[in-house]
Amino acid sequence: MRILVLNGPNINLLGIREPDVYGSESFQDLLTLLENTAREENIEIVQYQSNHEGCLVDRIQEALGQFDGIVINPAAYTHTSIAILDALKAVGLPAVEVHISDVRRREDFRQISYAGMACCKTIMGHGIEGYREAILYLKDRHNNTAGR
Ligand code: CA2
Repeated sequence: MRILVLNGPNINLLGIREPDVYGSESFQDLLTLLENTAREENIEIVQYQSNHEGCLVDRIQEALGQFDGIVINPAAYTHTSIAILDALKAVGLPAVEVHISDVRRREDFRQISYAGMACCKTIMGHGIEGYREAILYLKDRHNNTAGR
């Protein structure tokens, strides 16, 4: 099984500020978590982070036929990007939206998630551990739908 993990703008800066909101773990800690999860679960995980909306759209398009599922934290593009929503809908791969913070408890402008409208599950407020939960969810779903 192959899973694409996509991270949007500023996620590469994790750990440098706002530990009260995003925790103290760094982007490198997240990459290590993904590597460990891939090894433990015997799956392939490819991670891509970009600060550019179109680059994220390109990666979603390229995932078709290459990956079995997508884990996406579009970061600020969550709340603005219909292009990411359309790309996720277009490829039709099972996708899980992850947010490190609990966006429900934050500002009004974070209360809409366009990307989430194309996702089968949303995990928020679990820190970087939410990525592992999303991967395990997609693996379970993949195993339960195999051959159908
Ligand atoms: O909670 C999340 O995972 C978010 O997707 C993170 C985004 C934010 O815009 C979303 O509303 C929720 C922000 C990404 C990282 O921002 C940083 C801010 C300060 C220091 C380091 C990273």
